[in-house]
Amino acid sequence: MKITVLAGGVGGSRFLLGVRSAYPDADITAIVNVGDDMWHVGVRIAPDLDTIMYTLAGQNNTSRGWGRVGESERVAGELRAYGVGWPWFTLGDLDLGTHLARTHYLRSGLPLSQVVPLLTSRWDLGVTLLPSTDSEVETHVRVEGGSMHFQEWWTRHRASLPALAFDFVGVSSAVPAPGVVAALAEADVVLLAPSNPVVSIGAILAIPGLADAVRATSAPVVGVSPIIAGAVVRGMADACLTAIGVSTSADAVALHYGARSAEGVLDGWLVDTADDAAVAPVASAGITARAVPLWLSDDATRAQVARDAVELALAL
Ligand code: FO1
Repeated sequence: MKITVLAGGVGGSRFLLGVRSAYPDADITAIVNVGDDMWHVGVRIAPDLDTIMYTLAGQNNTSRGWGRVGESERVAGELRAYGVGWPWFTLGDLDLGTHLARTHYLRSGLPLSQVVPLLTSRWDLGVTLLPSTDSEVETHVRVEGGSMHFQEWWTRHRASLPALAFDFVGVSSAVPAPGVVAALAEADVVLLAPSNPVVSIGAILAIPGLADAVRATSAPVVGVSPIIAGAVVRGMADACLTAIGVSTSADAVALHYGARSAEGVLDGWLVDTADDAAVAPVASAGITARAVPLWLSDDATRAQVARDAVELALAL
């Protein structure tokens, strides 16, 4: 079975652990957000690709939620001493190895979609990672008085500055990365991970041609709510949803993605049992919803959520 997953960073990586665990023989492809990426102190940072790679490789720092396990910060200390880079944005020593390797390949002329397998092949991830696009499309956040890269809004301000809008800078000239449209067209099941609907899933769907490819696939498309009982499971999705006028609820996010029968992308939607009241309004929008436990707390629950999503898809 071919499963294609649209995913951002932390929520996406935990969900992918579940998909891999539940379907070890499946051909799993993750289409990963690149909107958080940026050039920083001379290297290319790709947070969502790296978080997913480290997590599937078992190398992720589970307490911090990003970066490498067993990390050290000697180089970061030197950068701070020189006043180079952002003091609020820590680049670990091991993590820098990834950024330097990626930058080396990019500078040699390879597109990101060819760089990713050169990094992930070091481990047996069991999942093929594809960037949504090879173009440098970066998410910038408009706040009172100016605009900043998403990374500054998140890591420096913890999303505390009210976001007026999100801009996917350069998106109009971007195209899906090689393999992305095929991964959607040839899938048996397409899943939207419980990632940030605005700056992760939204940034992926904003790539010209990508949402159309989701709408065109013969595979059923099922999303997993990143909101449980009116609260984000992690990260800053509530601040992002508010900025685009979508309320922080399991049904509002489904309606935001829209039913595929109404120019949206969803056929099915998983909500937590705490949100079973969302099933009816989502169904009336043309999306088949199911209420199941959604907390991705351990291997068993992650695998169960993945099974619930695939089984809903196959039942559609
Ligand atoms: N997140 C933080 O909250 N503080 C950091 O200093 C930080 C550094 C960092 C370095 C590399 C990287 O790939 C990710 C990093 N992150 C950091 C996490 C990052 O902001 C998030 O993973 C996503 O961009 C938002 O989901």
